[in-house]
Amino acid sequence: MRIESEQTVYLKDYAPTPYRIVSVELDFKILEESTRVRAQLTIEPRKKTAPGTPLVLNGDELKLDSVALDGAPLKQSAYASDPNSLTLVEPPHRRFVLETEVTLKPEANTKLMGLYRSGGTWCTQCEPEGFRRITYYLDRPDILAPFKVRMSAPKAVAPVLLANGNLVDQGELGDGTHFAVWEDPFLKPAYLFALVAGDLGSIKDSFTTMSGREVELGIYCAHGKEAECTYAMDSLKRSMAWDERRFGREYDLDVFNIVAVSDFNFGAMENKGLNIFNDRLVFAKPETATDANYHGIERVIAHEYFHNWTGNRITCRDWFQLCLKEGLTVFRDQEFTSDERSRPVQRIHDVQNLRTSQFPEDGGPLAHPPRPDSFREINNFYTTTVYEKGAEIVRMLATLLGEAGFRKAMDLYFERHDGDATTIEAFIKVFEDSSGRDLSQFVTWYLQAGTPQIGVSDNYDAASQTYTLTLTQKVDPTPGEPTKKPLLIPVRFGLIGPNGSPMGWNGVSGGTVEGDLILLEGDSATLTFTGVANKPVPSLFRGFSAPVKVSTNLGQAELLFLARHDSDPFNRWDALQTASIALIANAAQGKAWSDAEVDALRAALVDTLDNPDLDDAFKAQALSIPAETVVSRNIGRDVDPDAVSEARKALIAALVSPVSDKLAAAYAALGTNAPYSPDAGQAGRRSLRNGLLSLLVAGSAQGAALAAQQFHDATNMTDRYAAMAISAHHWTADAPALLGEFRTRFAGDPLVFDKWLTASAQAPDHEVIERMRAILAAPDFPKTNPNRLRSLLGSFVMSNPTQFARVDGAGFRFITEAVVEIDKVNPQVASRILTGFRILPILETSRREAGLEALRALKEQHSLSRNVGEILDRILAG
Ligand code: B3K
Ligand code: ZN
Repeated sequence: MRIESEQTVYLKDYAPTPYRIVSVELDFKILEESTRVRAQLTIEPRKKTAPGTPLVLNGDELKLDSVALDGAPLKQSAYASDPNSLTLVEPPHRRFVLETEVTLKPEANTKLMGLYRSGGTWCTQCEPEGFRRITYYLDRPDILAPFKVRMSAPKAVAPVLLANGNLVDQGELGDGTHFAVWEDPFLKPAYLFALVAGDLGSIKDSFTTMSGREVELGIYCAHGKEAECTYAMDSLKRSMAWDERRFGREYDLDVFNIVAVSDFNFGAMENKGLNIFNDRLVFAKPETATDANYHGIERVIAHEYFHNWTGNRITCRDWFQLCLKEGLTVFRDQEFTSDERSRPVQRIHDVQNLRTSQFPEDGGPLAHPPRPDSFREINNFYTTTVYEKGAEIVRMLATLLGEAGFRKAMDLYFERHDGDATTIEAFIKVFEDSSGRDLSQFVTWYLQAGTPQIGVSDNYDAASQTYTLTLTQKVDPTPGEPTKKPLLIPVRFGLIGPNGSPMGWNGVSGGTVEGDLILLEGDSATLTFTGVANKPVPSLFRGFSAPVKVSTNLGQAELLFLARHDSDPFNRWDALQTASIALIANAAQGKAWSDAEVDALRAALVDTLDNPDLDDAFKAQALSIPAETVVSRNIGRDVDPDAVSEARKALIAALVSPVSDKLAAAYAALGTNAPYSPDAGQAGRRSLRNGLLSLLVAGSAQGAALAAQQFHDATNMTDRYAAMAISAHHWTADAPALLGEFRTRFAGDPLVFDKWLTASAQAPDHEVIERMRAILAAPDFPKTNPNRLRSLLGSFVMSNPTQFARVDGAGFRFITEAVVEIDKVNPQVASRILTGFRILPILETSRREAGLEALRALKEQHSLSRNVGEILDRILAG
């Protein structure tokens, strides 16, 4: 096998560049067949740079047409160039202007990094290292400069010309082409550069900032899609207002534009003043978008907007610091959604996501610290650990400091670091300085991989009215980290008395307790509470106060007691999940449940459904039975996915059958004729109704027919898609017909096609792989579009555990074969799909061996990108 350059980059090698870029002027001449880029970089040596130090600029697949220094062409001996670099052997020891010209072929750029074309529109993606595919540059985030961009293009194909900052000039050039000049006064790293040229429709709006400045807002999209951008615009305005209210952050340019494109490697990109979005996170109308799509649009619009302060105004010194901007910005978008919708429901949603994607990453061969210290391919580190665990770490800071303390620290962060490219250490220092706390142990959360496992034991002594609670922590070794340090773990808690109300105490010793927080600092702590009148049930990690796994000491009765009485909604939900997981996991390992256990769980679920004080969205989450992948993770080793799937199905059937009429009645009662609105109330109602449908399909004879009926009667995509996906997931007799009808009904809508691909890939029957092969082989399947590939293959690896991990290895081989093909076109998409193999270590031997065999064949037989090579090696080594 040949793997593209295997060089590893280390954080410890960080050093500033010997030269800095003072300012940037770019001139893009866009023509149908190619784009010529002329760059004028004003450069100067740093104070400490010795005369004669070479200047090395990054490139990637570039071809230099010309190079000049201060207006005069450079002699051949003065520089060296190849597609990956341009070196000035001995630049002047003073400020100078370097001028280069390159010619790009955006049409042929299938990696979708740098300048490429999507649906005829020229657009860019530069984070993390795409700018070097546009021009030779010091392409790293600690190089900050003001940019002025001139662009010209044929007006007929590109009437819209956009770049970062403010429009300062535009006009006609007389030959059918026109030009625009954009200037961004804010210093920025090259990864935030963006340019768009195309024939696009738009919607416009405006926002008045808290200091009274008027900002013009625009969302650009394919013609005909304008009406589908209104929810995104509404989300943007709410995000702008929220960031002023919650963080005192005001927008800083006169315009803020968003462009929706259909070929995009991930969700969206926060380029200064010109966000570029995957169109699936912009377009929404009730007939084609689900409630989950609306929720996703709101979240990602907010996320990218919030980056303007956490990411753009304050950026990362190097890519090891990625979670400085990503973890913090995810925390901010989670808070936004919590304020806009329901806080407990959002918290449950975020924790579910953490448990289904981050915990598996952190407990497997791809585990890495939120602030890694080495990488081969930085694109492989845009992970759920950097994003979601990064957000959990910020959330713990907020928990430790309290709301006012956190806001004070964030104010100091903005004040102290505005305009900087900075580090995690500097971020933590701000929190220390602002609160007076010593956070030297806390910082380990950023530096160490792995999910802490918490052990709990307790004892109540009635005679002395004393309650003792012992908490332990342990992190298993992860790749490259054989030993672990104890973390500072904030445990939000309460004690609940026998009648369900909070239980007080009059003294506590043996550990650090601040209000309702226990701070677990060492490997273990034993807290002794005195004056406890009755034996309490402990409610620990309320609101999921730390990203840990808890091995609870509570039996089913106590869990179901918490599910009914805990004042913390998150822990009510979690108690039900824990109780279900225990039954399924035991059964999958041969330990059958008792009727009494199932009866008790059912009673708790029915009580939840009947409780008038709980909202529908919460009930939907409380009634959802944990996914197979979550149960498998809990089992942790020697997992047989078929056994887990069977046990889960059997549990649902046992829970549902005695109450199926009641559930069906509740399902019917939740139906409504109200016109669709994506608001949280209506969406919650639909999610409860569809949750009941899922239980009925899995566990009753009438379910399949109800799903088919709902599919046909649905007046919105949420209900129609749920009916189809549930049918496909249980592979009901109607499922093939429903999939067929869905495909025909929405033929021609690519984003709805993605839904069909996802539902198709999740069917657990034995023919699913053959059907997917046929889908991929169809001549009109868009093989270069990331959304289509991820919808089919990403859904299969991540959420079809029985077929992906088939004992005959067919699922694994199907994916490795697809990865080889995709890697030739788009390495980022290929390596992301390959990460699904991180499941191997927890599987039973024959499946694990089949998976490893597929990976070894991939390694031996093919020429692979650095992206795929790195993931492959890490999984094989783990
Ligand atoms: N910052 C971008 C992600 C870039 C991913 C590059 N592989 C979007 C975001 O996190 O907001
Ligand atoms: Zn982000």
